[in-house]
Formats: sequence, C-alpha cells, structure tokens
Amino acid sequence: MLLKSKGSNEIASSEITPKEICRAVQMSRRQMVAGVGAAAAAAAMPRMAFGLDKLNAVPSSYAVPDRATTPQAKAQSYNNFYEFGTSKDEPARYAHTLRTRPWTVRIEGLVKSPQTIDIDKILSYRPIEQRVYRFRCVEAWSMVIPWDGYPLSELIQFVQPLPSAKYVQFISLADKKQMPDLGDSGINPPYSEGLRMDEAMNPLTLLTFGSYGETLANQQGAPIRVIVPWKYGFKSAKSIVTIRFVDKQPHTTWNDLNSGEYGFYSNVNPKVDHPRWSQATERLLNSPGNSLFDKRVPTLMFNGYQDQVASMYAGMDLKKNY
Ligand SMILES: Nc1nc2c(c(=O)[nH]1)N[C@H]1C(S)=C(S)[C@@H](COP(=O)(O)O)O[C@H]1N2
Ligand SMILES: [Mo]
Repeated sequence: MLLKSKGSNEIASSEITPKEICRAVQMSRRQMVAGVGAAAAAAAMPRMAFGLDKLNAVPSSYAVPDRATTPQAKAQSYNNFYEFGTSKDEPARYAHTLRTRPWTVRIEGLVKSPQTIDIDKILSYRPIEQRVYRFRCVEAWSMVIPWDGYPLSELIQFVQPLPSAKYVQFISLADKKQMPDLGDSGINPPYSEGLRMDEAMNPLTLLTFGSYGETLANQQGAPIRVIVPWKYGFKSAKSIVTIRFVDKQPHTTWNDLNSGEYGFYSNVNPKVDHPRWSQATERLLNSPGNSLFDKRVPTLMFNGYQDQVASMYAGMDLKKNY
C-alpha cells in the first residue's frame, strides 16, 4: 500500500522496492542488537502495574499459530503508519514525535453515556492478555506477533452502546505538530476505520496496548490500537482518539481512497485477489534477516481464524463483500 505522491489517488504496487528493503534491513540489523538487549532486560525485570513500561501480561487461552514469531525488531521497523511517512522504515524513524501521555479516548455516538476516558483508566479495566496472532497485510506479507491487550468487547460492554448502534468507527489522532507527514500521503486525515458490531464484539478483536510484553512502540500505534487478525492489516487503526458508535457503515480511509481495491470487510481471502496482485500467498516476515528471502506460503481463508469468525459471514457473498 504505497501512495505515489501527495494528493495522488493512485496506489503503487504491493511489492516494496529493493531500495526500501535495503533500508529496512540496515535498520533492523541495528535495532536487532538493541532489541535483544531489551528482551533480556525485560525477562530480568519484575512485572509492573498497567500503564507502566512493561505490561502485566497474563497467559492467554488463545492458541499460538504454527509459525515462527516475527523478531521484535522486524515488527517494529517495518510498519505502515502514513502519518509518519509512506515507506516501511519511516514510522520507526519518525514516530518519536508522537506523545502518548496524556492521552484520552472519546467515546461517542450511539452510546448510553458519551465520555472521554483517560488511557490509563482504559488500561486498568481488565487484565492484559498476550495473544500471538497472525497479522496479514493486504500487500501480501505477514507477521506473527504477540500482542498485549484485552478484548474490545470488554470496553464496549463497559460503555454500553445503544441497541441502534450497528457499527463501531475508530478514528486516529490527526495532529500535524506530532505527525509531520499528516496529509502528505494522499490520505485525508484523520485515519478512520470501522467494524460491524458483531465483528467488534468477536472475542478475537483485541484492544491493544502492547506487543512482546512491552507497551506498543509509537510506530505500532501507541498508546492504543485495535488488532483484527482475520482482516487485512489496514482495518487495525492505530493511535485511536475516538471510538464512535453509529447506525450506518462508517466511511473508512482506504475505501475512501480506492473502493475498488479496499473494501469495508477486507477479510483475508486467498480467493479474492486485489485488482493489481494476488492474495493467494504471503511472504512470512519472520526471519531476523532480509525480508526478500523470507519464504512465501499459501494464504489461509480468514487468515486461519475461520473457526472463530466464518459464522459471522454465513450467507454473505464474500467476493462481493471484499
Ligand atoms: N492511523 C493509522 N492506522 C493504520 C495505518 C496508518 O497508516 N495510519 N496503516 C494500517 C496498515 S495499512 C497496516 S498494514 C497496519 C500496520 O500495522 P503495523 O505497522 O503494526 O504492522 O496498520 C494499519 N493502521
Ligand atoms: Mo497494510
């Protein structure tokens, strides 16, 4: 998912350029050294309360996927976060300007009591679970990442949407002072995504605050994002400031840009190609080395989560509702 230039409506090919890969690899080598040190330090450290540096992760009952975990340094140096640039290595280089405290999330729309909640309060509602999820990008690469959070359904139950609420919209921060590239990528800020209410309530949908047992890196969408593991990565909005309950399907960023290429549902589906490339296989970004040499494997329907999610789409034409 690469936009050519400011204001352009055209999105360049799925495959990243060799130049970009070289930069990402140089980057990840440097970060790898730092990453290994940090992991060792984390293991030696006592667990702390929520909202502090290390998350108090409790083991989750969710099965670990049968794939190697992506090295932390790779997951944190190969990102999509257009508010900080369109190259995969730019969010890691530039997202340090994002301030993740103080941070509040506005709960609004069709909800019993609209309110603004402090991030540390949201963190304290529930124990944090660690879930190792497959994460599949529409650009046909994937990672396996241990995410730390709790089901979005818990927050939704807490704020009590009205029965008329049929969808949830997530809106990301849009602050030019903290996000120098805001608006330069062709994306009209703020980044907006959405789920149908049953998708938002599905136990797989994770309100996410951390990864690898640590708070999210800024480039991963700190301090709060969603992870929807059976959908393409762009459904997982980062650095959320507003959660809005609505009765109609909300507009979403990539669908606004090109509705023929990015649908509202965006369920991972090897049988529905992106108009400009196949979705039948994916490159597993799980080696510590050059992503170019990471192997390609067949993509699974619903990213392998069909048992947990397929019933939500019974009777729907998933070719039409891509
Ligand atoms: N606010 C915001 N959220 C975003 C994006 C973005 O550009 N801005 N990119 C999306 C895309 S295309 C992907 S693949 C994932 C990437 O998440 P990751 O960098 O943690 O892998 O974030 C999604 N959420
Ligand atoms: Mo993506």
